Amino acid sequence: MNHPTELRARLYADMDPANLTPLWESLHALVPRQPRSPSVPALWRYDEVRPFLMRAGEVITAEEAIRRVLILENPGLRGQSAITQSLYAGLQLILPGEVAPSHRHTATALRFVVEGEGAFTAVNGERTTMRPGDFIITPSWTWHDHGNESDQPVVWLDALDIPTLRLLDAGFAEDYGAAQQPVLRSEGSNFARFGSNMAPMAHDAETDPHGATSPLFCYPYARSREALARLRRDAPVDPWDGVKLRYVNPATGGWPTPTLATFLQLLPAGFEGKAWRQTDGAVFSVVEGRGRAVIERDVDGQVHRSVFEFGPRDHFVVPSWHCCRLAASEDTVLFSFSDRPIHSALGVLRQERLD
Ligand code: 1HN
Repeated sequence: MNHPTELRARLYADMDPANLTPLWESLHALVPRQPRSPSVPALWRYDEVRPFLMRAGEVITAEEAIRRVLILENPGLRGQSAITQSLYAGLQLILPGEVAPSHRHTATALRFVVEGEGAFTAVNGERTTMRPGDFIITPSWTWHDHGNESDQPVVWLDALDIPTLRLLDAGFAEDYGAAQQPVLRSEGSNFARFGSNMAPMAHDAETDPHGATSPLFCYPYARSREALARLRRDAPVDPWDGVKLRYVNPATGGWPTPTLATFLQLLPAGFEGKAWRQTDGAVFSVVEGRGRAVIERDVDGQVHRSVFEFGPRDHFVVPSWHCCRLAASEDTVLFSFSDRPIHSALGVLRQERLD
């Protein structure tokens, strides 16, 4: 038979052992008209997650686990330890008296404190006490360990750029060799140096010459929350975002880390937001209040809709190029993070504000 279909099939079969494959059979999937993320919208309700976290606390110690974390795994990406194609997220539990041993890796991490107060994380020889809503950075390749000297369990959201580093094959890691790194500076020193719109002069110059990661490693909730409260009174409320601020690297005005962008927003009670979409898939952590996220995607002319009713400590993910509308029945505060710095650096960030 010399029918083209037969000839092609024979060509494909014959060249397959030579590790050759025809582009024309996969061109449309490789170069989509628009993003068609395999990750899907998902919600993790804290009242469902918390009992599993506490059970994890009964079956393994932080020291044994190294990090006692339940991964928030996207239902469309099961088995990949990913919440979006580029990002990892998990909820970490540390019980009173426990230590999560010191190590470092090339992955950049952020923590967002969800429950409990009085654990600490140590980065670069300085500890910071973790309070609910605090946003904390662990820069790439910095020693970090956590401890809990309080009398309550402490839970925080971890976000790392692990899937991105996996894509790049750029993952390295080392153990410190002792459970905890030595404390070299008193708590608050970092904030004094970088948290007041000022920066040290030559006698105390910063170590990251590239400025890729913020020299400020803890952004306390109290400060950010106060800013939102003030803006809610004094500034226009955006029809899409409510009152939304981005966290900045105070040395550059840019994103706090090279791969992770972070945001805090307030949706006033009664807010009914308009729809938006963006190429950067975003993960939300609900700090205060109650509301609803409606997330839609058009798949071959069919609209898939997810409606998530959320409350404090719930988490949800809005994948790339899904339309999202946020509404709030009470004053609501949302923390979120995404891989926007990567999209910006590559010049492929797209955002749309829809009606
Ligand atoms: C890690 O180092 C931490 O330091 C948390 O708390 C989660 C997930 C994968 C790889 C390293 C931490 C992590 C992690």
